[in-house]
Amino acid sequence: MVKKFLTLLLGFSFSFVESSYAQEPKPWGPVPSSAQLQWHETGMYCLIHFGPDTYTDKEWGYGDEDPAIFNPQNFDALQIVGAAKAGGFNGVVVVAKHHDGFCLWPTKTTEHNISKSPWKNGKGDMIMEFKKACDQLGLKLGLYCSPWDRNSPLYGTQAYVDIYREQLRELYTNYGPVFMSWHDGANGGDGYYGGAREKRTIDRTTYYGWDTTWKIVRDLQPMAAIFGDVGPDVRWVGNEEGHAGETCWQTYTPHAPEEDAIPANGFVKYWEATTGHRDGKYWMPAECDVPLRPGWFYHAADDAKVKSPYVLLDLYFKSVGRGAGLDLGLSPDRRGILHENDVNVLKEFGNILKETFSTNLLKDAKFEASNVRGNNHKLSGTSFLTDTDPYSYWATDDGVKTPELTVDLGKNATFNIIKIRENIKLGQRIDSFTVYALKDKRWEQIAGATSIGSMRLIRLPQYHTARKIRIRIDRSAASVAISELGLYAEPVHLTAPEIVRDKQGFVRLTTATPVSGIRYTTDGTEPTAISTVYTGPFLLKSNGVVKAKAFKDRLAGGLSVKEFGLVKASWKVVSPVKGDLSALIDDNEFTVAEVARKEGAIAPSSPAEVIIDLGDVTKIRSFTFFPPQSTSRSGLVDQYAFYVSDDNRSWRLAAKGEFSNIAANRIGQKIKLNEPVNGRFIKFVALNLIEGNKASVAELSVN
Ligand code: FUL
Repeated sequence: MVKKFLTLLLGFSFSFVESSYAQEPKPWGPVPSSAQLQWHETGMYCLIHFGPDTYTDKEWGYGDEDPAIFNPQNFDALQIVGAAKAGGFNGVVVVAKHHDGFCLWPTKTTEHNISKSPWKNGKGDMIMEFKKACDQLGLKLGLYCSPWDRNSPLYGTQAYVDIYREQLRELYTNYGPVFMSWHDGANGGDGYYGGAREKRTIDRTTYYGWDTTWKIVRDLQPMAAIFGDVGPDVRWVGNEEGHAGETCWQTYTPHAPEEDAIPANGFVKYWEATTGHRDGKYWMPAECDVPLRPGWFYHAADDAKVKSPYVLLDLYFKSVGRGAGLDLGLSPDRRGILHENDVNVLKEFGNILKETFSTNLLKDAKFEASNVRGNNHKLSGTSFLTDTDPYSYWATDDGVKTPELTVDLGKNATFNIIKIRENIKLGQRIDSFTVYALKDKRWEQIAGATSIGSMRLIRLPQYHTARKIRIRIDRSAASVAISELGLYAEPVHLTAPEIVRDKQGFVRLTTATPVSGIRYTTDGTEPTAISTVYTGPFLLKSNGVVKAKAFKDRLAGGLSVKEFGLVKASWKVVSPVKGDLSALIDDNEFTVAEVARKEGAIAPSSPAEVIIDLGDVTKIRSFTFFPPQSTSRSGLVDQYAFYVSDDNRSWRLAAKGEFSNIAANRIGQKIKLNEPVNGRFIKFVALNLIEGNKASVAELSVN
């Protein structure tokens, strides 16, 4: 009534007045659910892989592992969860069942579970121990139950889907509350399957009846965000390297995997997930999963390959800093705890994060906004920008989409990180923005980015010193609703050197920042301020490990470690004769050789093979295969055979198996031979390619 009267009196539409000055702007586009909001708040968490693979040194168990091998004498969930907490992580997702089908809780659904292992005389429940540790330390718990089960005789039938659903029911009834339900995308293939030892193919889009399956999670754990390759709540970012796209929208329209592939250039499926879709139909933010070590499970051979704190920091900026979640893989060792190296790195990473983000340099700054919604500073003003509440915000009037904010810090401050967040309850509204700093009375453009959403961190390559900065929103789909603004400075540090070796065996060390010296070792020890100074390329004649660190004044940089196989100076590819395959043995993992299938062979399963003359009889203990680093699936080898010969005529099979998870995680695959073999020729056979007709090999090495 009042509204009608006012409309008549003022002679124009009251609804205009109402929409322009109503304090709460209308949401724009898709918005997050409550479960998604709490997932955003969790931000970074760990993914814990522990199971039979830890004892067989594999990444994917075949499903025939004897539960008796699983007996972690010193298992300590508190140590594992505590290390995650020290790293600044807010939750852990525990792999309750991986592809090998072994359940870490005493399930009624299969015999292949923890009660059949000697650990705690079959009375143990590892998921319960993780739950208790999380409760005690205040971290959230999530669970990963692999849909693919290489143990179950019923895999491939509806009966298995029923079992899988029952497993989810058990987990989500007995171990909640959980913040996340993680559903892996690797599906179907060969396995034990109750002794059948065969290949089982399923249609991943229909087989699991996802709508019905996810409903179980929704009913039992309504606050759990469900992760899957294509959602529904959180999408896979499309790589296991830990980075989202430079632009990363939190909205997404999932495609069936087939549609999402670009067959013409063979891009990996889900490639669009890395950036998301500006006009995406659903709120479906990305998660970046990446292991702390090269693989997801513990392998003693990787003890020196734990990512360094500054590598983690870089990933943090490329995931959390782009509005995605960071899911860092942790792998307890055979004792049942995290290795000392992992614990130390996590702690140091956590300290760097704390040191970097504890002081927002804008805390006491004065803000001047070109527009404040309804001119009501109390309700929509800039004071909300530094109150750390992600949902209180500075808002502009409807229609004001390109406002400007000038910030006076009162005195000069030095920074290299800019943080900006939107109140995502109102959607992802802003397209792009630019940041300026006042230097010598001129506004100098220092940064800019597209996509903000729940978080955007810009990490500048150098420090800037300024008293005033300005943020200009260049493009926005609706009036803006910015919840946080921050300026920070990360601690001064030296980047870890790069280590490369050429085919002749000469090792070169380089660093991006000027340093007073790079020091290195080749005996496995960590370089100190008195280790050998790098003065120029040095010869590493045989196989070995090079460790290097930069030093400047009293500052020591991050550690780099690189393992090399035998020098390849005298190596030659002798078959196939056609084409240049030198990239295969140039000691450069970034050049790729393509090996065609054997002459005349067209069947997809017909092998492609390459024979290398090592120039001399050599003792071979292991070989390493490096897949290409591109996102293409074409040419990826996932099954291999490796032979050795004295004369390039009679061959001895030295190893045969699968490169598990190679499509998602493109790491070097070091295969230890059952026993050392002497020979002059080696033959690598690509028994199966995931896609395509030519095997792509970045590098082959032997040790
Ligand atoms: C992948 C799996 O195949 C890996 O083994 C690992 O569990 C990773 C987190 O997800 O898809």
